[in-house]
Amino acid sequence: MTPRRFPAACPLATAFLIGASAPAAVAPPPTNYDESKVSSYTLPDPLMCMDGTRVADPATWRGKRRPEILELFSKYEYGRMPAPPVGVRFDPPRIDPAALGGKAIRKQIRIHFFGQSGEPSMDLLVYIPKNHVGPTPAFIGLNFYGNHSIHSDPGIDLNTNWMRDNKEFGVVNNRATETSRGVRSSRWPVERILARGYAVATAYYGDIAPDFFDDFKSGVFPVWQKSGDGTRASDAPGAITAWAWGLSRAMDYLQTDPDIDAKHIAVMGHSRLGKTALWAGANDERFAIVISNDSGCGGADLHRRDFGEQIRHITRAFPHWFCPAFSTYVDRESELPLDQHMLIALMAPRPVYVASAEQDRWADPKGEFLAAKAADPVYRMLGTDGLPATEMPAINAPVAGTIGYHIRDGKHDVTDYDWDRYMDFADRHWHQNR
Ligand code: GTR
Repeated sequence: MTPRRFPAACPLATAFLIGASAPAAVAPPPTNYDESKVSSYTLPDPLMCMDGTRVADPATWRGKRRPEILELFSKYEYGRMPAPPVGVRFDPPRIDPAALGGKAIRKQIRIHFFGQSGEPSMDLLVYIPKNHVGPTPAFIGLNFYGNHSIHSDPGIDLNTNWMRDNKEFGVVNNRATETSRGVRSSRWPVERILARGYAVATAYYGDIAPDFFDDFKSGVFPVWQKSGDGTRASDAPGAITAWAWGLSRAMDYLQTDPDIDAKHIAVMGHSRLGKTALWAGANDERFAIVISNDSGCGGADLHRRDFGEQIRHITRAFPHWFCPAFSTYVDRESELPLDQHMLIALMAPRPVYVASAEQDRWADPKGEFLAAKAADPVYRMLGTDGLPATEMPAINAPVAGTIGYHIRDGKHDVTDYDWDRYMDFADRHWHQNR
């Protein structure tokens, strides 16, 4: 088992440190991979209000504690979620009714976030099973290397926005090339998803905000800041908030698409985009299922468990992901009035799935399981079965109630195994409603 390390075995972090105005790389912060060195901690009780009131009924959760927790994450971790834009506009979908050798309807839709053509926009790619009957349930997730990277389908528009250089993926001078087509198809088994009766929708996260620190000068940030005085408040939104906001704009479109069953849309994300999926699901309850794949620190992993990546690593490598207040909690995790089990609880009572990978020790699989488990009392109080596991399950032995969890063998990645479990989970929760 080779743990990912900071920063050497963490190429994206390294790329960031070289490519942008980060503090000079001195000695990396220490990383603990020794279970016996994890000190004991007490998690905040998700069912105890700030004023000491115990949450014993759904109304108090809904009216008091849930908004309180959402506020805590807005204030101390991700920053405040901007309101939906007033003038969001969708270009008419460009449709191929016989894509993928006749297996799918392919739609490409440009979403103008603020209605204006000169301002940032996002290109949504949607595949719908060709022989679907009525509106189709769907999975949506952002991608790291452009829509063209998820499949070799030559009909997918090549993304022209800034992209992290990657020789292997044909990204040269921060732009995708024809060689970039399909380079990430192993993470997006489109035909497999379509064959199970689901549509799949995706957009490039860099269309919303670039994944490097440029002092919030690009993507949606300049538009959001238009009315401000240029200073960054302690709860100003970071990139994870921007990407999550973008997912909601994709949802705005999907609600208008007659081929999509917008009441059955699962949001899925891997790694930093798994953090994003959780934050999107917390803010936008239109996402009926929320799936975190290997999301780690700032995602499903507990901050208070000092194992793998911690706030001291993440806020240094990726200062643009969070709100400014978050970095004040470096090595003060126990003083945070929140922890990530409370983020998972914000999905309740909607089904939520947390997945880990055995070799992904940087993301702390055990911390991800324990967070899912610690969200269970909220799910149970709301009348669902929560996570039916007392111990962390064995490798490749998924457990699923309204909270699902698995740890699969292998490394930090998205595999067919992961997708199959997510589709099983969606089948289980949705079949009687479809
Ligand atoms: C790492 C980062 C993780 C995770 C990962 C990814 O460098 O430390 O928190 O988000 O990147 O997104 O691939």
